[in-house]
This record gives sequence, structure tokens and C-alpha cells, in this order.
Amino acid sequence: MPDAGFLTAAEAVLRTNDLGDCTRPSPRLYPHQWNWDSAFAAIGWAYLDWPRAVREVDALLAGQWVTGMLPQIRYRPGVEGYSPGPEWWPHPRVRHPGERTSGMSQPPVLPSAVYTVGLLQPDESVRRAWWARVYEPVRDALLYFSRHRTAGGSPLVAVIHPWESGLDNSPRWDFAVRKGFRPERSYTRADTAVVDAAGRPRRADYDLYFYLVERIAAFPVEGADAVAAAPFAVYDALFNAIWYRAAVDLNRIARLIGREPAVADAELRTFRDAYHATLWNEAAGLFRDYDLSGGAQIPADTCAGLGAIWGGLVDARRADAMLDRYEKRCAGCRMLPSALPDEPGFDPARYWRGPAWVNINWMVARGLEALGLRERATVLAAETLALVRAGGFFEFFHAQTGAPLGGPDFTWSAALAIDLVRRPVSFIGRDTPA
Ligand code: 9WN
Repeated sequence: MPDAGFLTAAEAVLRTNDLGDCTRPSPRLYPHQWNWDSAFAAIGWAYLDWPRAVREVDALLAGQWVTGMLPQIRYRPGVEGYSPGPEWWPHPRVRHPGERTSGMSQPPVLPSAVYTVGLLQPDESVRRAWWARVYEPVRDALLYFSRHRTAGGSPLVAVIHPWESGLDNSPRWDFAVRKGFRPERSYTRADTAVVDAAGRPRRADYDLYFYLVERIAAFPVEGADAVAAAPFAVYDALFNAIWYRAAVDLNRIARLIGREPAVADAELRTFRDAYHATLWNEAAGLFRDYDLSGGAQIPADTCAGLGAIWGGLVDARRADAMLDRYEKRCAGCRMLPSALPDEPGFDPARYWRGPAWVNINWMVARGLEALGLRERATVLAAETLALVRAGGFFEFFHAQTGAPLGGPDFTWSAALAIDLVRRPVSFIGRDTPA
């Protein structure tokens, strides 16, 4: 498909999912507003209709909690067909009464998205005024994690539900599924009525998900003691890399609008050191995740281990070596499989256990670009666009055949494809405003 037709098709996906102020991830599968989906959507909207990108961010912030937490889901009133619905979260501690949300968060992509969306506004005064308006709530959302989700003196942030990681059924979380937790109440799944169950998490995964929902809804996991004692608490390598990149991007915004840095340089250095000391695995040549209850790294290699490339937590040499190793281990796969085929638990068609995802590819490609690894970045961006051009704007793609899978008309697949076409990775320098 030539670029014009491709961009028109991508725009049509965003418009199909446009609910006025927010963009649902996919028509029937995900009918509410999701956190990191909306951050990616805002980047796509910024090319099509900049004020609409601003509305996307405002809508997401409308669900913010008094603690600063930005929820994983902001429920749309009266909309059914997704489970768990708002009835599983009876006491959302929202800033704006009447908002219904879930009680956990998702990877903090928003600050980086706000930075990018701002740069795509050509009028400097409009850009700066918008950044100044959203700066504080966006900063609160990021700092929520440092204030409420750390333990044991480490600055790393703990994720307390697989859904918070955004990579729900990643083989990294199998150790927790194996513990056999089950919720007290029975639950009904809505997802398998909409898409093929073979591409979705299994029943045992959902038992864990609903068990944790019940626990978190009853006792919020906040503060060092609660985090340390939580049934599921992990330092996710991708989540923490996203947090670090968000802090760096927020500091860039702060500098441009004349505010103090959101996170001081010394804190960033401490965070970076802890990230390397806790999560680097020399034998794998990749970062791994860390289980707080077991007090050890989780022995599973997945795309999350490449998150440091997006985060800017590694230099170009290390990034090059990490990716080299990753690619060698996935011969015969379309890039980037979300889990490695030589690992137990790999499934080329099941969600986060193997398939390639546009958002992961996009983050790694943009990270490579920022490190000056243009050739690698260009190859990965081209592979990503090839998957979408051939299969359509689906949720994910079979790790070996590239066949489109999961929900159709998937928002971030379209939004990030727009970004890759409109701002090709080889064109470095555009993100530095005059
Ligand atoms: C639970 C919306 C979300 C994404 C996640 C993805 C999937 C939800 C689900 O869909 O998770 O949050 O019901 O499976 O794993 O990354 O944000 O697209």
C-alpha cells in the first residue's frame, strides 16, 4: 500500500475508535480508555488533529487518583462488555468525583508521549502553554510510583499485577501463575467471546488476575511494607525503563517551560545504577525482571529485557550487542517476538508469549534511533510497517508467520504506524525544538 493509502487506513482506525474525548484500543475487545494505549494514541492524533491529541491526554488525566496514580482503565459510563467492569473496583480514589476506574496503573508512557505531542505542535507558545498546563498532573502520575511503589531502599518501581506490566501473560509471570491463587468470587471472561481464545491468556492466568484484583481492591498496595508483602510484586525491566525515560522526558519539558526538574540528576543516576545492578543478567546478555518475594531475578528472557534501549539506560555498544544476541536466538521469527522461542512457555500465537507487537517494536526502534543506531532502527521500523501493511492494523502478529492476530482495528498499531511513516527513524534531529 503506498503511504497515502496506508496513512488514510491508519487514520480510519483512529476515527473508528474515537469516542470523542478518548480512543478505545479496539472496537469490541476493549471498549473503555486504557492508560498506555491512550498515550500512544495521542502521538498518532498529534499528526492528524493536534487539539484531539490534547483531549486524549485530558481524558486520561480525568481519571487520576488523589495519590497521583493514573489508572490502567478509565471506564466509560454505561458501557458493558469488558470484564472486570467497574463493579470490581467499588472505591476508586479519584480526584474527580464520578469517575470510575480500575485500581492499578500501567507503564508510564504518558510523560514521553506528552513530550512528543508537544514537539509536534509547530507554534511554540501553544506548545509551551499546553506543557505548562498538564505538567503537574503528569509529574504526579510519574512520581506516584517512586512515592508509593518502592521497597527496601531500592528506587526501582514494583508492579503489583501482571496487567500493570502491560504484557499480561508474559512467561515472566508464570512463576506467580504456578502458585495457584484463585479469586473468592466467580468471574466471567468477556475477551474469549470476541477473539480466538488461542491468542489470549489461559484460565490459570485469569484466576491470578482476578485474585489480585480482589486483593488490590480491598487493600491498595502502597508503601514499602505493603509492596514487600504483596502476593505479586516485581521489578519489571520494561516498566522501569519506561519510568526512567519518562523522567528524562519530563525533565526536558520542565527545562523548556522553566520549571525545576521533576527528578533530580542524582536520583536518575541512582535509579540507573540500581537498574543495572538488579536487573542485568550477564549470561543472557539481557536485562531480566526481579521477583521481590523470591528475592531473585526471574529466569525468563523476553522483549522486556530490551526495554533499556527505549529507556536510554544503555549505550549504543551495549544496545547493539543486546539486540544482536536477541535476534540470533529468534531465527525464523518476525521481529521482535515478545518472548524467545528457545525459552519454555514460548507460544508464537498467544498474546505476550511470542507474537510481535507494534508498540514494543516502536519503543525499541525509537530507542535505537536516539542512540544513533540508525541502521538497526530503520530495519526494525521497516519490519514493523511491513507486518502492518501486510496484515492490517491488528493487535499483534504471529511470531513466525507474521499473520495478524487478536483484536482488529487496534489503535496503537495505527497510531504508531502513522508516527513511523510521518517521522522516519533515520531523520534524527527533529525532536529538538529550535
Ligand atoms: C488488560 C488494551 C490492553 C493493553 C494491554 C494488553 C491488554 C488488557 C486485557 O489490552 O490488556 O489491561 O484485557 O487483556 O495486554 O497491554 O493496554 O489494549
